[in-house]
Amino acid sequence: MARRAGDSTGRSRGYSRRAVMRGGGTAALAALGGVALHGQAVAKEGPRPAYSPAHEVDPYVPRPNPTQYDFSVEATTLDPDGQKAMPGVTVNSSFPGPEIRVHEGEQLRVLVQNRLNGHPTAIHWHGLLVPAGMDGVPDISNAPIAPGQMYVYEYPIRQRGTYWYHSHVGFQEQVGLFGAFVIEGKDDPVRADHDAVVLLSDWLHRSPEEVFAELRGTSAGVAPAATAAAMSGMKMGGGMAAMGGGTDLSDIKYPSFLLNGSAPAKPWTLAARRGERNRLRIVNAAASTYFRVALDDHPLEVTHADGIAVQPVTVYHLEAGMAREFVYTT
Ligand SMILES: [Cu+2]
Repeated sequence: MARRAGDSTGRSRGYSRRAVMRGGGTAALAALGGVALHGQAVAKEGPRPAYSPAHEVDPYVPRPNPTQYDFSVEATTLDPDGQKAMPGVTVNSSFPGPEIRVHEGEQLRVLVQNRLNGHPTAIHWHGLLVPAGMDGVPDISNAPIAPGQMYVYEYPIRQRGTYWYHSHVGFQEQVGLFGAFVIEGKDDPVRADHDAVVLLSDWLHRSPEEVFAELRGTSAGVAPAATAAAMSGMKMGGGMAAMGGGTDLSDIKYPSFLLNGSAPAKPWTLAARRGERNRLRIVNAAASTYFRVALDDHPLEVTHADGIAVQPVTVYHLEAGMAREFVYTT
């Protein structure tokens, strides 16, 4: 579903930048190699292997005592809106998955054990600059993790900001396998009394495979009128206003929309006092929903978008597409 659109956004940025860096690095290394090996002018251009270590600009170098997370991927039953128990896939029985919170400059290791029965898995670190073999995209960056197997994701944290992770296999993301990934910077200028992640997602009462098959089979149909305002009126301390189900721009009728895994009937809340500054790290972790985020009539100062600090801008609501991340301070 829209996870693909989201991924192409996140990854293409990384790829293009990496490609640029790689090109420069390779040229420099080739020039140095020519001088060192031949003691004269740069070596003649010859056939170059499709891949050599010189092409790797950020090689994987294990370090002792990395920050470690243990992820156990399991099949489970989830009923986040209290309306229907559905098959889910979770990390450590947690929905959403455990929050990863690290510091810029650290080395991170995540041991991912696949305890699913008969299904592979893989975890993609959305928006993170990781070595190719750690990117978690099955059959592109590495093989999927087979049932009963463990994969060790390990990489240096070379950036800061709010990101997220999700399964990159089948519809595991839609049914629960996603979580927040926060990287704290060394000299963060934003001071806040509260710092909270808000993961927005959509929830089905049917199998996503079935929905996807329907979408593909009815592609010639006329798109229903969009009801874009899926969410509005998130209230500090008072939970969020009801978010009605409906068909969005992506033609999927979702019965529930969730905020940190909770439906409006039993909402996630954040208690805050008047005058406090609250940092909300908002991630659209939905498979196929655009969210309009507002906090009653509170002004929201957007400080970061997709992990990057931006010229702060004050808004009263903002539309968040799939896989987008914004940081607000209010
Ligand atoms: Cu992604």
